[in-house]
Amino acid sequence: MRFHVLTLFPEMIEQGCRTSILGRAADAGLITVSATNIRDFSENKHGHVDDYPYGGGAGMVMQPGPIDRAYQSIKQNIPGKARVIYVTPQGTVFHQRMAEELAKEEDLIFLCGHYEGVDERILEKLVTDYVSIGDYVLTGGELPAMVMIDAIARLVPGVLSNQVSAEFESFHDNLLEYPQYTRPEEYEGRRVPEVLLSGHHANIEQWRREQSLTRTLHWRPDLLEKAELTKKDREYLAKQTDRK
Ligand code: 4G1
Repeated sequence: MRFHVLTLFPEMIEQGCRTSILGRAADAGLITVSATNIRDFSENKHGHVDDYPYGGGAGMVMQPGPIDRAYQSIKQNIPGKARVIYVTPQGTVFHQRMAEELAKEEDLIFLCGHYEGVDERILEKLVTDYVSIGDYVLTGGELPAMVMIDAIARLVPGVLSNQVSAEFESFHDNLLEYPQYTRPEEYEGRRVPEVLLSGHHANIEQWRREQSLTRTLHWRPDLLEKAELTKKDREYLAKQTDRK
């Protein structure tokens, strides 16, 4: 899968995606992440890519020309039509299902805004999807683009060494994960739960399921509405709610 990022800070994208699992996936040829510097497509002698907003107001707006030329330059190397994602707080909030859907694409183009945003006309011309990672103020779209690339890339077959893990994790079934422990058996007086040392696999599985249910009930009760629960799960949760 190929990720193409239009940005004013290509080194931020390149550095971030060279590291850890994404870096290994790129080395293995499973993904490529290429960052194109919008500033390279400025036709201004100072290399400016932004100007004052028509109608007045604070800050600067990114101009359409440099973005359009940067887009055309990467478009040449992409067969067919690729989705263009503009990361913006006005977009649909990103979630696991969207990551799964986007992971089916061969090429994805991300446009990262800066300053007060981007001239509306280039968004109308190029963008197919408006996506946000949440409601807070950031200085640019690079971090949201990297968040999405990370979430999508790990779903590409072969990226995770342990293929099963992608499926069995949080959000696959809309439950939070159970707690994990490794050696030592006792750390500063805190022991690993006995059941995990017992070797009794059915009990371990039941304990983990109950931990997931309890955590979801306490921290993300909204997720329970979407979770697929067995009769046993419901009975366990009913007992939990009674005790509160
Ligand atoms: C209005 C946050 C503006 C920010 C309202 C999450 C934030 C992209 C995201 C802003 C951005 C709120 C995101 C804001 C983002 C153009 C340049 C927009 C950066 C920009 C709540 C600045 N998920 N922010 N504006 O932060 O791109 O995707």
